[in-house]
Amino acid sequence: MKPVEDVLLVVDVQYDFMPGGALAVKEGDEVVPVINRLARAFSHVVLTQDWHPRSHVSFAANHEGRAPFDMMTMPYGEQVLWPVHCVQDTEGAALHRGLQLPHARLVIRKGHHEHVDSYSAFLEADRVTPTGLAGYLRDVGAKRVWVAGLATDYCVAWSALDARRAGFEVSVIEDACRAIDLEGSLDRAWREMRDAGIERIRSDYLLA
Ligand code: VGL
Ligand code: ZN
Repeated sequence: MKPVEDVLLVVDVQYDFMPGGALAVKEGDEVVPVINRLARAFSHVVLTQDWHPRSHVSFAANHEGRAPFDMMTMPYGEQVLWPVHCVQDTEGAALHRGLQLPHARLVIRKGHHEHVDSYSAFLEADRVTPTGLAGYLRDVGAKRVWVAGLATDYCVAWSALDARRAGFEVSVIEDACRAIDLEGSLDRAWREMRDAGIERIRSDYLLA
């Protein structure tokens, strides 16, 4: 069993990211059994939940004449316009019921500000507004963050990079993640994570 200094961060394992969901990630459901196996090895588990108001700026439907997966320039930078997904308190925003994480301590809900997206579990897309997760992890004495969930190239990568910037050791468990992969975003994400000193591992290595 890993000590409390090792935190398993389970990112956005929600129905809208499952096959058939509003923003489906290919094989997104396949992370659930892997995460359940991993979670039994961690005494400390934290989850994130993408949690948008229906009026959210990241939804193509809220911009006339725009289609999902178009790019749009926001005051805080370039933003992918997404299908409407993970609307607060809807079925699509619910955590997958197959997750067996009774010991998870904290759920960080992100993307709740109407005008700012938040892929990262740590900092919103304006890159200045904290979610509070870094403070929590420091408070409880966390040293390494082990990241799993959806999607590898968006919320997992951004969370891993921000965890590193916040001073934690970071490992991404690749077979416990699946990607959206828009125009090379997955290769780019792995490259950025490698350059940031983030470890890329597989669950069998960790559980062996
Ligand atoms: C995500 C796009 C939009 C993710 C969330 O969880 O990776 N991607 N919102
Ligand atoms: Zn989102």
